[in-house]
Order: sequence, then C-alpha cells, then structure tokens
Amino acid sequence: MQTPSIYNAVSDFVDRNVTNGLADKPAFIEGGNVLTYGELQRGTYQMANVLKSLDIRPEARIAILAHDTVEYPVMYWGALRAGVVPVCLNTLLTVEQYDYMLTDSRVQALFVSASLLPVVEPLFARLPFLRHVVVVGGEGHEYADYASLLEQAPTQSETAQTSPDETAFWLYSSGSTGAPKGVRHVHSSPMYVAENYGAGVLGIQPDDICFSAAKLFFAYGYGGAMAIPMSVGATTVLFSGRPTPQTILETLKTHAPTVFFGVPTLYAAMLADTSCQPENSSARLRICVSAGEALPENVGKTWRDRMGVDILDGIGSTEMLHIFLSNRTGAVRYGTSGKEIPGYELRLIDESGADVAAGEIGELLVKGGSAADGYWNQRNKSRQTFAGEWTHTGDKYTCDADGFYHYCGRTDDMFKVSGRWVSPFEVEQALVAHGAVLEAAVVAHEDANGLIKPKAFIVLNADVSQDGLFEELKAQVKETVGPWKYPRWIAFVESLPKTATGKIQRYKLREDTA
Ligand code: 3UK
Repeated sequence: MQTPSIYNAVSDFVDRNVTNGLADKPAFIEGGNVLTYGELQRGTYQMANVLKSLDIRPEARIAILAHDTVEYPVMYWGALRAGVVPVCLNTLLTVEQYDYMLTDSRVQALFVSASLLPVVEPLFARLPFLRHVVVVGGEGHEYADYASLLEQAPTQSETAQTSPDETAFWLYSSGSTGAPKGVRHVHSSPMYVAENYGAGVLGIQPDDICFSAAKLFFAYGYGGAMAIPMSVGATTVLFSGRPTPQTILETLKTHAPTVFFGVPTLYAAMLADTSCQPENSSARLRICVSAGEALPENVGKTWRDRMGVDILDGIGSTEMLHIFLSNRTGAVRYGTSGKEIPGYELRLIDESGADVAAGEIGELLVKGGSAADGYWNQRNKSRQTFAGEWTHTGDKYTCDADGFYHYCGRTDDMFKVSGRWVSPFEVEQALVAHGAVLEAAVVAHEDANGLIKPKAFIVLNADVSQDGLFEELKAQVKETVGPWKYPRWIAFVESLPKTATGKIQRYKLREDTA
C-alpha cells in the first residue's frame, strides 16, 4: 500500500512564499499595520503552539469571531498549521445566532475581537464544550489576551500532516431562510479557487494588491482577500471598519489596490455618491469584481463609464467556496453572470432532473474541486445539495446561444401570475433600471380575490419625489419584461431587510405583507 497523501494548505499559502524569497514582502496591510509573509509565517508557528498549550488537538474546532485586522490571517493559518479547524464566524450576528453556531460546532476555544466580546459573553457559561476564550485587542477583561499568548509561544512548531481531503475550516452558510449550516471545506479547496478563478479569470500576479469590501468571514472575502492573493505572494489591504461608499473610497485612494471585490449594493451606493470619481479612487485599479447577488446591467455600465474599469460579475457560493461562473476581462456582458470558467462544469436541470432544452430556464448545478465536503450534522440537506459530484445551487438560470448565463432568481422565489411565471428578480431589475430607484424587492401578494400578483418594495434615491412614479414604474416593467409582470402595489420604504451578507430577505417582506 502507498502512504496516504499529505497536504496542508498552510505550506502552499504561507511557507512557499517565504521559501520563494518573499519574507519581507507585505502580505497584509490594515491601517498603519503591516504584516509581512515572514511575520505571518512566524505568527502561524506561534498560533499553532498557543493551541497546543491550550490542549486543542488536531481535528478539534475553534471559532474565530474577529474583525478584518492583521491578526485574522495569523489565527486562521496558524490553526491550519496545527491541524485544528477554524470556524470563521460572521461578525454581524445576534446572540441567538452565535448560540446556535457555537453549540452546533462544539468549538473548544473562541478567538474573539474585544469589541465583539459583549455580544457572545452571556453564552460562555452554557457552552459545555468551550474551554478557552482568547480576546484579540482591548483590555480590562478577565480572559486570555491573544497578543501575550502569541508573544510567549515558541516560533517553531510542526506542521500537521493533513490530507488534501481533510476538513480545513468551516464557514456557516448565510441561507436567507432556515437555520445556518456548517459548511466543511477541505485543505485542497482554497488552491483550487486560486488556480481556477484567481489565476484563470483574474490573472492574479505577485505585484497585485487586493482589497475586498466583503469581510474575511464571508467566503467571497476569504477568496478575494486571502486565498487568491496569498496563492501568488501578492498583497492584501484589509479594512476593519464598516464598508460605506466613503470608507471604501478612502481605502481605494490611500492604498491603490489593483483588484477590488465589492457587492452590487455597494457599487450602486458608491455611484450615487458624486465624489465617487476616478481621481478619488485607486490609481492602479485594473479589475473590479462583483458577487453575492446579480449586478444590475446599468450599475455595471455606469461604473465602467465613470470609473474606466469593468466590473466582472460572477456567481459563487459558500458551498463552492468561491466563484465558478463569471464574466471575463475583454468579454464582459453586463446583465449576465458570464460563462462557465475552466475547472468547473455547469448544468441546468428541470424539476425531473433532466437537462433543460437550449434557452430554457433551469436550476443551476455545478461540479468542481472546491465543493465542500458537506454540511455538519445535516445529512439530508447534505445529500440534497451535494448530489454526488454535482452541487445544487438553488438558483435559476437560462443559458443563451453564446454560452452566457442569465440569472432568473432563486428556485423558491418564483411565482405565477395568470398562469405565467414571474421571476421577482427580473421585475426588480426592470425597476432599478429607473433613475429614481436605488433598490427594489418584489414578492407575491394576494389581491382581494385571493389571486397572486407582484408587489414591489422600493428604496428611492435621495431627494427623489414619489409623484407620478407608480405609473412610470408600472409602465417601465410592462415594456421591458412583460405586461403581466408589473407591480400592482408599490411600497416606498427606507431600507430592505437583508441577511448579514447583504441578500434581500424576501420571506420577511412576504410575511410583513401577508
Ligand atoms: C447568490 C448570486 C446572482 C446566489 C459568494 C462569491 O454569495 C456568495 O455565497 P453565499 O453562500 O450565497 C450564494 C448565493 O448568492 N449569488 C451570489 N453571486 C451571485 N446571484 N449573481 C451573482 N453574481 O443565489 C447564490 O446561490 O452567501 C459569492 C464568492 C463566494 C461566495 N460564497
């Protein structure tokens, strides 16, 4: 028999860069803090030793609930070095959600930013598996201090001899309905993303500087701000605050990244800000990426015309770790998610599981080496989503004759009006194409006869009057997407309910309006 194959991602993403002579090169920059690849490597050895000293053994789990500062990559990659599995938690959740995740994951230690401590502290007494709390930054608390633990730890340790198929880390899926699911990713997945999307689509190079408005705990940010830049020894700019048009522009201007990762709402909000001009942004920007939800065509085009850089819309998921279907530089088709990217295969299937006919709408399935190993302790959901080599996305798409994929909404949001399908998504796109509209969400609503019709919730741009808008918007929808699809009701609202990762929670609007 052969010896089992050994692969620990930390060797590829951290050690290889040091071996290649990049020890003094900045890997991460946040505010005035710089972390070189050499410092990162030393820190990960120390972190591995800290875990050992806390008696956290390989294969056990720890939680990282931290802001995007230079400590984050040290904790994350240090855990991988020790063979310990970090569970990267969203920093924007409620105590109930943390209760669920910390209980479900049975983490033995929690590494938490000082400012987030008050949210989770009430839970500590009733988490039987939690043995250690380590606080990053801050003082005057009763817990172990991350910086002192690290400083005291030896700078050499062994690297756990993990398998390429072994769980490396978890992310919780931010499903817009139902309980969150622990998504288990293996050691070989980050490099799969870096090679196929990072190198293949972005053409990532060592002299690139990446900046992601999506945080590291989100798979999109994890790829854009860790896996992809680190795979080639590039530099990442981190921003630990709240992303707003102003803070993002300041970071773009100050650090002049070459690649920027944003979400559609942010691009739209930035464009609504008159100070969003090339001279106030990065002088070196070569690619912008959008993911998380579909990028409206007009947002993409307006950005390109104003900022002189294309936005590459691509779809990814927590289950696939990163983007598997994307637009490409020089061949962008705004209003689409682009084409299949090498390394991934796609299918569109109907309700019976058969491939749909050309041009027909179907559920998107994806096959590729970055698929998760499954959900933690949710066998039925795992089997439904990870059906053999194919992962079900829950997204509806059509594929045109040129191979471009057109997003048609989630499988569960579609409804019928007068027997004909309405995709809330396409109605929303027709609404946001109107200059007065910042954001729109459409749900099914019963009329006085108990028949289902579209209802729109709309956030207007600043200083826009509602006068006559209802009629204009109805006409716009009828003309652009179909006469039966226009909203019979419009509610003008201040904001839309969203998940922590920015996805519209249509089910909340449905409940509110029922
Ligand atoms: C939706 C999109 C249309 C789609 C993600 C990039 O968003 C990410 O992961 P999540 O698990 O959500 C996945 C779901 O979000 N979606 C994402 N991108 C697009 N819909 N156009 C898009 N471009 O419903 C998908 O199933 O939070 C994004 C990289 C890694 C990610 N995890």
